Amino acid sequence: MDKVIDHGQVAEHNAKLQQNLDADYAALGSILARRGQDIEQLTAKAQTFAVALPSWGVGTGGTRFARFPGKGEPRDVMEKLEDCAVIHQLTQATPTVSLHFPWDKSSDPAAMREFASKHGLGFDTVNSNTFQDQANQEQTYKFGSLTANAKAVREQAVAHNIECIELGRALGSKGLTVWVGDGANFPGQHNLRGALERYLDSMRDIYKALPADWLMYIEHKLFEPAFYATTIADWGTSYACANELGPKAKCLVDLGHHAPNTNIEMIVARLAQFGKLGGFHFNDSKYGDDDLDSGSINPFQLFLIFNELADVAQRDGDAFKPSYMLDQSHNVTDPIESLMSSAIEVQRSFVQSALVDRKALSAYQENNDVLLAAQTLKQAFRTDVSPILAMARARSGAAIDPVACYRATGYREKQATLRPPKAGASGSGIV
Ligand code: LRH
Ligand code: MN
Repeated sequence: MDKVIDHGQVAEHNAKLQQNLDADYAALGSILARRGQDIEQLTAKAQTFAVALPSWGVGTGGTRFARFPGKGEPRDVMEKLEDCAVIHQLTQATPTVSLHFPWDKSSDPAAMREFASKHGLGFDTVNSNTFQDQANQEQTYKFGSLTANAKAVREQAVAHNIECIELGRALGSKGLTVWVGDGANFPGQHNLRGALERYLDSMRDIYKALPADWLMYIEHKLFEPAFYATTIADWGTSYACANELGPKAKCLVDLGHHAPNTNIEMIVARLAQFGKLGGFHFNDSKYGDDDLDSGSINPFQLFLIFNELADVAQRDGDAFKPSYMLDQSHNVTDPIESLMSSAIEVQRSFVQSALVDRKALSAYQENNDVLLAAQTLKQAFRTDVSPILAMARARSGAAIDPVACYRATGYREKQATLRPPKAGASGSGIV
């Protein structure tokens, strides 16, 4: 397995931190043992965790106001994969990359696949893009794509999604995420039912092109870029469409795509109950689709989502395999540092959800012992599982403290010299 970072540097970094980690791990182990929980089992569980990286997240993101590129930005998909390889090497929690087309379209998918597998990376769900017009594109998506009034526009959008499936197949991907920004800015701009009927017609054509072992993920979003009515605005519409389309259509929950204070963990429970929970785009937000680092604003919500996933796993067993992906925009931090930290925050909620004594919780719930039921969850959330996450990394050959190790390697500075900005090349893809 090729390593972007010299493995000796990781080993040297870990050697300095191992003794303290062993002490913290032993201390946590005895606390958990008193609760009847085995820290070794939890560490083994932590090592099974995996979340996909968004290829568009390794470049510096921005807003409609501005983007302030960082040093050593990746300038093409191969450099994006190189940065993803660093994140996986130092966390061992991000073995796959979710690509976005046409941003990541490459003339040589075989080279991408070879580079990725040499670095222990695979390709997760691919994302289509009918929310931007590409150069020399026939039809504009200004007034929608899969829902557009004009048949030629819808056909172009369907063809693009089918092309994404072909590109994804060449890379070993098994899923297509379809997010469309289609909607209206003014009441009366379009017929609300007509738009959804056209959406379903288009999606049926894309669904027909799905290989037998593929899934299609419908991603809902309350608003932006449409500011009055978004065609797929909420989980209910997404669920109805996934049901209408068939068993290979599932619903994808992007945490930032809801009105503030929406009970997202309940949406997760609902979609799982009806067998349509396909996956997640993890991030965090305070107001809109802020795409901030996962767990950075509302870590309790992230924990509660994983608590619902643990409940589903207890009911449905291993058959339940939702797709975990990060979808973030890093406007003021080093994207590699943010993605490493975010993967670990999602892993933290995954491990904390395993600390919940579900037997005791059900008993308190059945006996309406509200306070102890709530405290059963809080105890798990308040438990600092950092030693488990760090030990899982150390045992998987990753860095005990990925950000400190990454900074010590000077990787970003090195890339700043190796990757002089290419004219016009936009590292991230979002803006
Ligand atoms: C839309 C979205 C979608 C991606 C895009 C980059 O807001 O969450 O998942 O295609 O961000
Ligand atoms: Mn998303």
